[in-house]
Amino acid sequence: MRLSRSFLPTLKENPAEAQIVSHRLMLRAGLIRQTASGIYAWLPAGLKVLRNISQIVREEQDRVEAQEVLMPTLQSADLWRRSGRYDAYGPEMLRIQDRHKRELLYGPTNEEMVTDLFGQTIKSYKELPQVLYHIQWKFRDEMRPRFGVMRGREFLMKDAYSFDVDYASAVATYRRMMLAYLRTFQRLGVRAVPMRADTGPIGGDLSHEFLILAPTGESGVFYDAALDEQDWLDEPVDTNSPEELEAFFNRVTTPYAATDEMHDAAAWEAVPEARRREGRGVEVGHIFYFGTKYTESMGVSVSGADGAQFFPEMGSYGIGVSRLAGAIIEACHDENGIIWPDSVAPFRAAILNLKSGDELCDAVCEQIYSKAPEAFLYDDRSERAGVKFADADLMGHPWQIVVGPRSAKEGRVELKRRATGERQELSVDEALALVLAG
Ligand code: 5CA
Repeated sequence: MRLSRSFLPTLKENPAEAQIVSHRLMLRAGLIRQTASGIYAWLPAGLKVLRNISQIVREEQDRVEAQEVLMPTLQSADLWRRSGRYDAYGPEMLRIQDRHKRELLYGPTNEEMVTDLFGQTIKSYKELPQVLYHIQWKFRDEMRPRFGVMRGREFLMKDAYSFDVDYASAVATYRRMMLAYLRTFQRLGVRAVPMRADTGPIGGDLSHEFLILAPTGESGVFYDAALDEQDWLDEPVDTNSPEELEAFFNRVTTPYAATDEMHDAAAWEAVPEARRREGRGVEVGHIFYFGTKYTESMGVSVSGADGAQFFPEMGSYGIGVSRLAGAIIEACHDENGIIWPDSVAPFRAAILNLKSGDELCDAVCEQIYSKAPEAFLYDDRSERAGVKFADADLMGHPWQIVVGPRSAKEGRVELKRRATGERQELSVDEALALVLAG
């Protein structure tokens, strides 16, 4: 993308309405704009981030054989009456009437709809397990939307739903999903620690939240540093083996980890002092096992091996995709701006033309840009070098390729790594190889 022609409105000043760093930086870097309270438009660079996050989430869901669908945002109130949640859900639910005075709602979550969809389709135990997911907008009429996309009213969620033949199989599915989550967050360049959680309005008796450490997080967190040391991408777990899944689950859940709501001071004292990590966290994912709560209340059964009907065991698994854009910034920034992890950055590099209009500088920049126009944000504006450097730091591209008249003459550029500030002078080809690698 060429910056001179892009819809990328950066701001020099901190917007007064933004209380936390990610909200400030998302507005300043031109990623989002508010259109109504708790509702945001995603601008081109922000949308790229949202898509990059979604794609990693999708790949890790597919890897554990969850199947992607796309359910609508609008749902019929009758579906929710079947589970009894229409009245129970309260004022967070946005209720809508169509021209025929039929009651609809903008989905805050999809347990009812997916259970109905499952019931229309799956008739026998032989077709289990089934795991369906989608990445879709939700609406919750939060009392106090705040912190930008971190607590919005409309937000993008990945929600998955599982149907199993019995408890043992449902728990294996839950554990498989836990592994998928740890891999997902690691690929997104952040550490999210799973913690035992309350189930709230979703219901059920087994639940974990995944929290990213950030000073502005809404929950207090306490955990054993042993949880920071694992590499989940290389974790050799055979996800078809319930025994291996159990061993993995025990490894993850044995070290102490709890939010303030579930904190147990005595157990905390037992963690060696050097390993105690205490701070605040942002919830980026939440998984639930709730057995037959929805299949039973909605009358969705399938036939078993003995020919008798039974209610499949369910779980649901959410990731806050739009919240993650903010949460990643909370975890990855400095005083100059965002420091995107490579995997989510909207552009791999900015090309900073220090002398736009100079024949040689323009030619070198165009040559680099033409190699991968989608990967670069080419700063071709006739701005001062200082403005270009500041904007590139603010926007947080992993690399900056600096093209100035002196080095351009020798066919060389300066390459800066945003995360470390490290600079090196390289040939154009060497710089391209580094920036476009991986
Ligand atoms: N049905 C279940 C799992 S699919 C469910 O709705 N779980 S949840 O309520 O915990 O939401 C899942 C994730 O969505 C949360 O972990 C959080 O990351 C994100 N989320 C929830 N509310 C908001 C909100 N108001 N703004 C942004 N993200 C949110």
